[in-house]
Amino acid sequence: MMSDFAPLQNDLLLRTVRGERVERPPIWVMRQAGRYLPEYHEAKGNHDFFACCRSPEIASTLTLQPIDRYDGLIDAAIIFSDILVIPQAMGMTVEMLDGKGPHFPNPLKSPTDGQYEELLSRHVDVEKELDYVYKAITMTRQKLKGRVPLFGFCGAPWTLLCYMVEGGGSKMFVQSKTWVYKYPEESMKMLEKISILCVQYLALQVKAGAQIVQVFDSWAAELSPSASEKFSLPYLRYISKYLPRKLREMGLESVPMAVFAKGAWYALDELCDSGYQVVGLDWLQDPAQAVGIAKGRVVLQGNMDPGVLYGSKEAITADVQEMVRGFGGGKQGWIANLGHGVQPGVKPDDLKFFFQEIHRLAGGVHL
Ligand code: 1CP
Repeated sequence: MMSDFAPLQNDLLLRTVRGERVERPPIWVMRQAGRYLPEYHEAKGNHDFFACCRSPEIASTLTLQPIDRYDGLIDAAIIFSDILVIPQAMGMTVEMLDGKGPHFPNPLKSPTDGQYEELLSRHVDVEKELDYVYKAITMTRQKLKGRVPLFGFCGAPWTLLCYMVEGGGSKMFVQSKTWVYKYPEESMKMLEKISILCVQYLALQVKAGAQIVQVFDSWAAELSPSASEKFSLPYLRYISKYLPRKLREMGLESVPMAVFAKGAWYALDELCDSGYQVVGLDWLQDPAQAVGIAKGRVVLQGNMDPGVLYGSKEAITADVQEMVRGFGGGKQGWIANLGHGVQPGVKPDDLKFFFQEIHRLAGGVHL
């Protein structure tokens, strides 16, 4: 039960999300558990990636690794899992190829290939199919002992549809474009189905112990502003509208919601009115301009180019300084983060330096 968890000791991120003035900006980074950490490779060993996600013991260990390594420097954990567990729950096979990323041996080809109707009509028991995620969340909350809040997450419907039709990552998005421009109605039906599953999935993550949730629309930049109004934004809004209702139905309190629509700088104004309390930015967006557009409607999150971490300490300091200034000093309305996930090959100590510089330059304790 949620009430059995230890009380939260570091509520900086949740206070910031509520719009309060804070002593310094809260910090975490996307993909903070993962391949750049030697302890990740050690704990993962020869286990398959999805086997790690399915083991609450391993997933919770991996989630805590950055919290332990950067103890006192970061203010949130994010459950170790992947956005592609939803297509898996829907019945699709997804493998993780070492060094290559996700692979669907049998992607969705066309609305007439049989799989489409099957996926649309099949009842998905999100509670049973993704039981291992909820168990991992509950175990992680127990292991965290209230040190920092825990994020749950899911992929946005548009991004998940891209993976389901492309069969993996993509550069040209040929299949995704074929679907939305040749079969718009059928695409929308699938997006709706995915949205419903996302709401159920996030609600069950909250029930298991997630204290805030984030929706990742990693491929938002593939859509034009008008296409985004058809194929991405309506489904992001659906999730933010129905998750609180679903939680109420389940007798649970609402949690804050964050959306990260990578590359959707053109839609920032709409995203600020899309029902999320936090809007994540990538590094293509100028912080001061984003603050000007948001006008206090949401808390902004981001946004240093993760690639700066390959650079010199001077480069990191300069970018942090610029970012802190752009977000108005960091005492209100900002969660410090990178503009996308931390990349393999980044030295863990360089990421530590990034965290320390935010503490130093945005008003925290001098470390
Ligand atoms: O620390 C964390 O952030 C925890 C876990 C996490 C999250 C939030 C992982 C672990 N994946 C994700 C989300 C995710 N997965 C996204 C959204 C965020 C983003 O845009 O980066 C996406 C697009 C995926 C899909 C995915 N899974 C990719 C991208 C491939 C592509 O198309 O470019 C990859 C490489 C994965 C595998 C994966 N997921 C997570 C890890 C640690 C790994 C690497 C696995 C390994 O090789 O060991």
